[in-house]
Amino acid sequence: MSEKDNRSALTTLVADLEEQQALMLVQQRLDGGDAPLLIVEDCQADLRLVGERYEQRQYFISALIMAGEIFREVMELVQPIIETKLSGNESGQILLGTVRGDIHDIGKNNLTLLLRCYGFTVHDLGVDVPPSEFLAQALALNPEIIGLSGLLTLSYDSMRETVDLLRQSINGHLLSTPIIIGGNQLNEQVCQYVGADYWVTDAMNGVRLCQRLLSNKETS
Ligand code: B12
Repeated sequence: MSEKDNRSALTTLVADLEEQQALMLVQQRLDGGDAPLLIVEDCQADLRLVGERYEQRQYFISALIMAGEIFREVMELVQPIIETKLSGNESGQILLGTVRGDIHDIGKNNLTLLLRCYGFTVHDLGVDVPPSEFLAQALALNPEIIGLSGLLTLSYDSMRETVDLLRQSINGHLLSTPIIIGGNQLNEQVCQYVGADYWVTDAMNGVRLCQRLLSNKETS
């Protein structure tokens, strides 16, 4: 099978929730030397398709759960290879979590993996994190960057509340840590509504942004 066929075959298999065949193809592609990040990218496209089918009522919630599970299993196969291939020596600390009311964590976990591969220290607060917890951890850890993840439209209000709280003056001091929001439905308008400094829709751009922010800090 050509590389293009392999990529579209994986998209079809995951979107059709063919767990075993999808995992076999991932293993085959890894054995054939395919770039693990390309495989992750293909699976992300698949999850988007699953989401569309759910929206069109072709799929129910069980399909979202199944798709999430397949993606987790794919990550188990590719993660060790990504970890050996990437290495970096950044020293920045990033505080990260999925905002209150939202339990989607596949994207956040991907970002955590990549950031760690590039040498960042990530404090992952998990999912459904209330604004007060972000603030408490930001004050305790003093990270260089704060990342808020959220996939639901409802999450924009949680993000906004979190940013508002983080930006409140504490004992006369303002927390000026850059805040990045991430999730595949975000755009500039949402970022302005939320009051965050940056928005990102994929993990690799998130890593590049963190690298840029830290290098600016060093030179300023
Ligand atoms: C899998 C899935 C689930 C799983 C999640 C499992 C898990 N452990 O995460 C389960 C079954 C739990 C689930 C539940 C629900 N889901 Co859901 N889900 C999905 C689905 C299919 C895939 C999401 C995903 O993992 N994508 C792959 C990852 C890799 O992409 P990502 O999350 O965007 O992350 C990337 C970037 O955005 C970025 N990133 C992410 N976070 C951050 C943070 C920072 C700081 C940075 C820099 C970057 C970054 O990096 C990642 C890698 O590149 C999407 C469809 C879609 N189009 O997204 C629907 C989707 C998000 N879900 C949806 C809905 C409606 C729900 C439910 C409300 C369904 C229900 N009726 O109960 C519940 C909500 C539960 C809750 N309170 O959170 C809707 C949201 C619609 C909306 N606009 O609000 C979607 C869009 C489906 C749809 N089209 O209708 N879901």
